[in-house]
Amino acid sequence: MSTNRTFTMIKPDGVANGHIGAIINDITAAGFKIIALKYTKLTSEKAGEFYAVHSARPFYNDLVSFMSSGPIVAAILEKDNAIEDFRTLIGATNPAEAAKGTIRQKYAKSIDANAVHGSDSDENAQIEGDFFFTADERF
Ligand code: IDP
Ligand code: MG
Repeated sequence: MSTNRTFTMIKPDGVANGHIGAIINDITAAGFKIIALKYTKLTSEKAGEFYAVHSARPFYNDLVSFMSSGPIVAAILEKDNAIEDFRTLIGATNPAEAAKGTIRQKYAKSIDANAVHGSDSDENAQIEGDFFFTADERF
C-alpha cells in the first residue's frame, strides 16, 4: 500500500553526537517535506508508552531508559510512498547491517542507539504523529 506520511525521531544518540543538521539534510534531500518538527525530551513514562508494542521484548527496559536519556527531535514527514521510502533511507535496525549511505549506516553506532526512528505502517505513523503533535502544530 502506498502512503504519504511517516513519523520520525532523531534519537538521543543522534542528537548528542551532533547529527541533527546532517540527518534533517538527508531527509529533505531525499524529497521528504517537513509537516511538523519539535525538539523535546521524553520522560521514561512517555517513552514506555511510545514503545509499549515492544514491552515483551528483552531490550524494552533498556530501550525506554535510552529513549528518555536525552533530547530528541520528532517530526512528521510527507512524500509519496513515505513509509517504505523512509525505511529505505534509514536502513536496517542494526547499523552494522544497514546499507551504505543510509542514515543508520552513517550516523548510528549500535542496534539500540541507532540514530533514528521510522514508522512501520500508515496506522502507526498516524498514532505516533498524534503522540507528539496537535493538529495546529502541523503545516
Ligand atoms: P526499527 O526501529 O528498525 O523499526 P524495531 O524492531 O521496531 O526496529 O525496534 C525498535 C527499537 O528497539 C530499535 O530501533 C532499537 O532502538 C531497539 N532494538 C531493536 N532490537 C533490539 C535489540 O536486539 N537490542 C537492543 N535494542 C533493540
Ligand atoms: Mg519499529
